[in-house]
Amino acid sequence: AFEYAPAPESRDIVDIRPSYGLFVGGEFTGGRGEPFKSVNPANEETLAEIARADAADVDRAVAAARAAYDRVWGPMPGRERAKYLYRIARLVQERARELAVLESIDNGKPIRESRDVDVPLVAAHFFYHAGWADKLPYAGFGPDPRPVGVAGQVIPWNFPLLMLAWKIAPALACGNTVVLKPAETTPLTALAFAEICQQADLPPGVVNIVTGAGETGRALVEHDGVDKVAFTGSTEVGKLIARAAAGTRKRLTLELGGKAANVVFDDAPLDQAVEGVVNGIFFNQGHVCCAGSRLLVQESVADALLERLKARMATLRVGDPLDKNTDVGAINSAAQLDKIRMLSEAGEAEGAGRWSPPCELPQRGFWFAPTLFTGVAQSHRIAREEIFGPVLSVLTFRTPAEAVEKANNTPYGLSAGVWTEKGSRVLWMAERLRAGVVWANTFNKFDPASPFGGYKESGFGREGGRHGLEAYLNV
Ligand code: TXE
Repeated sequence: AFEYAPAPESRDIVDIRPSYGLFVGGEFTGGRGEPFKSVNPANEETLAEIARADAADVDRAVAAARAAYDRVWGPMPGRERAKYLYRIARLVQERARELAVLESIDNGKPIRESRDVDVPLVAAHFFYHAGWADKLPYAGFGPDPRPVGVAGQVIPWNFPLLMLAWKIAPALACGNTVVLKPAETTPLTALAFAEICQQADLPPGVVNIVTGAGETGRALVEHDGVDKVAFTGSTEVGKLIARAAAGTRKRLTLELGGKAANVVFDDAPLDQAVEGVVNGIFFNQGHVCCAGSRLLVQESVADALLERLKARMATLRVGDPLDKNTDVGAINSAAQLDKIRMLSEAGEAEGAGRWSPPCELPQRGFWFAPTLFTGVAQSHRIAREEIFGPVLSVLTFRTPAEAVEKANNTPYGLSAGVWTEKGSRVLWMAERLRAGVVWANTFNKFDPASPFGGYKESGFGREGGRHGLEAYLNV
């Protein structure tokens, strides 16, 4: 079992079991598929063996969710549901250190981020949605909004526990029950969350966790008993899911890829902008759908900004995710590392200038040095495709209109950043940038009260805020 007692922040804080089952109907059970391994990306060691759900297991989980919806959770008054969500939020806080360590070991992200960003936001998300559970009749949806039913939710590996919270908290607050599939490389915190559901005495079947790869996800989102599908992941898989959902009664929200522009004007405080650019692309190794992966800098300050940016990048510490001083952790998987390498090589082949600070990478594990490309043209692959790694493509512009045109020249539209001293310019840009989120003089800021989601191929639907509730309600 897990060790709950507070302990020094180290590997010892979590006692990872050799194997984990599925969480169905309030209990851990075996899976009928071939078990798979979850690997620590920082050293390639196997962390645990994980049960794989096949179609019959998914069927069981959906049936458990349906029974819980019909008998317990759907009819329960909102104020009662709220109690469970508050309890979950508090348990996340109580187990925060353990969850942070587990997340960093399984995902590769620096402990500073899992401890200060991911896990606190997870708790905040449950607190926020607990607050909504008894106020839905007053949320402007009409006097008696109803839940949709059983939600099938598939999440990625970049923010395993936070994406789980974004999916589960609003669904439960609105009276839906859930079958969630975590990503195959990062199942451990979702399984720890299943334990939290047990600790919170959440009625069996309200939350079910099925582990497995794409096949398991597909069995879930295509299951007849699922009323609502929520997916966060690649645009490619999002399109497959949209095709499969078309012609069914299922409700669908998709949160997909991005290629955000971080736009720095010549009047921006440059040191602050450099911090924002670094945070925008190197936070979570760049495994961020809203990462500021394209730096658009005004020509007159390009040289000055790049000089400071390189100096700042040289101070980034790459290494052990559990070291509190680490800024950039491990790449989540060998497959993702291959993709980052492949696109970086394409950048060089297409003529962009590649630069990384001198940095010694660990021998074992999956690592990639913080990298920037200058002389990038809009036609280059590194300017168009989501790399999902610590790789920044730098482009320049002369006028605000050109900045808008270049920023919007992408099939994606998830987020953007603007750096300028002029408030009027912030508003002018925000009106024209085709992105679901526009940050001004900051980047990668999240709040449960603020809806998040994309334009164009970044998907549709919103998560968080009052708007996020819409996906889980019949009004
Ligand atoms: O994503 P997948 P991958 C982007 C990023 C990354 C690329 C590939 O550019 O390099 O996608 O990553 C499940 N039906 N993003 O291959 O496959 C899968 O098991 C149902 C951006 O990891 O989309 C996992 O749980 N589910 C992104 C989840 O989908 C299926 C985050 C995401 O995996 C499925 C992740 C299917 N047919 C990757 N196939 C973001 N926007 O945050 C796979 N899955």
